[in-house]
Amino acid sequence: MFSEILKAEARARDPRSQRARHATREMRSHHPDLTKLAGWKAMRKEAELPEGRWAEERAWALRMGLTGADTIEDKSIPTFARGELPHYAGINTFLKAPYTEDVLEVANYDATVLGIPFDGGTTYRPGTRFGPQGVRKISALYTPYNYEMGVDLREQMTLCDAGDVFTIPANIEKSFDQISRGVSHVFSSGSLPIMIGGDHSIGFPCVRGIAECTSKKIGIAHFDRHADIQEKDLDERMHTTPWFHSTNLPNVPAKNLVQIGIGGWQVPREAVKVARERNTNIITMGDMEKMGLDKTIEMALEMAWDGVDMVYMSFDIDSIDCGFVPGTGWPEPGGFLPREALALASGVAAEGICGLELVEVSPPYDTSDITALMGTRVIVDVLGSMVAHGKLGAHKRHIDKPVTLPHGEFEGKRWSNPAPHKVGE
Ligand SMILES: [Mn+2]
Repeated sequence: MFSEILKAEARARDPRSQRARHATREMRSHHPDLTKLAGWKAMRKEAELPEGRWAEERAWALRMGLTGADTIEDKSIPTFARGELPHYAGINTFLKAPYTEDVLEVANYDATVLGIPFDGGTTYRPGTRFGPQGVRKISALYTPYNYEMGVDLREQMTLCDAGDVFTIPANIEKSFDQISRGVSHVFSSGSLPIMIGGDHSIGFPCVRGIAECTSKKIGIAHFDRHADIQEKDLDERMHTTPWFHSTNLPNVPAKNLVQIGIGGWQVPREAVKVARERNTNIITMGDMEKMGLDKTIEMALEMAWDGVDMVYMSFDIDSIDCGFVPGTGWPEPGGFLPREALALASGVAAEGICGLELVEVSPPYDTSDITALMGTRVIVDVLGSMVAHGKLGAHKRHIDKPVTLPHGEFEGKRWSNPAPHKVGE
């Protein structure tokens, strides 16, 4: 037995048998249809993407953060971390995009992220008031480039983070008014509003904020396990009610509300009655499984866009199976796989949207930031899809009733010393 092992080892050391094995390996790795794979195409597509903005960001980082120590060989590394790198450092905005402290500046960007830290509409687990910060924190993990889509958001669009809307914790209606006002400001500026909730009650004031800036009609593509279309819950307009009130708006027809992923044991009969009365469109998880992703996207687009000018996207993170998104307000098993959800959201966004809300991420219930990470993915995939299909900015032509909000009186900078420190004087 031992001699057999010795013989086998000797055979393995023989250069002739090594050559033979090497030849076999090469033949196997040479896939005849390699050039038909998306991986091969994406590898080549990257070479077509510009890199100017990345060079600009590194130069900007040296200007803002000072040049790095002499011992550092990479001369693009500053002393103080600025911009994308390193991913674990810095003050996080969404995707480390510029923070537009002066919200008038959102007009300079194709899209604006705004946080809506509100969980006053929650009927079970709270915590979504921390959603915007949770999503921003883990978004620092990402680069702006997506391999399969062949897009680089930093090179192909402009993005800013306007910070959060000032919500009023104990008052739903006042918070709604603040939210609509904030969203209408961003939408009126021409920048695409991307809202990070917050619980799903924000759906109504977000849609209202957009709807008031246009005389055109708006459809809604809504991803969720829950129908969220009853009039009231616990005597208030909670996170179970946004589509009842949204589809009461004169330019938001109920027939253009498409609800994808609805099902399970958390859909109140009250909501189903309203959906039936208003003739909304519900595609269940089972429908999606039977039809497949492409057909589901096609059907959703057909119904949401029928006779309207633009489509708003509402993505409830709980539409994904709760095994993947533990940090949410009403977890429900049997939801989308992450890759199904991402494919559906990108597929619907490929025709263009007039706004996106990503809701129900609740960091206090999250594990390893995975729910917040999934939320980040939905947002960047939607933006990537719009960029890839040339749809970013398509909503602008429909802004025919822009709002103008007055700003306060103040000159100068906050927390600044009118007589700055001068060394040696
Ligand atoms: Mn839900």
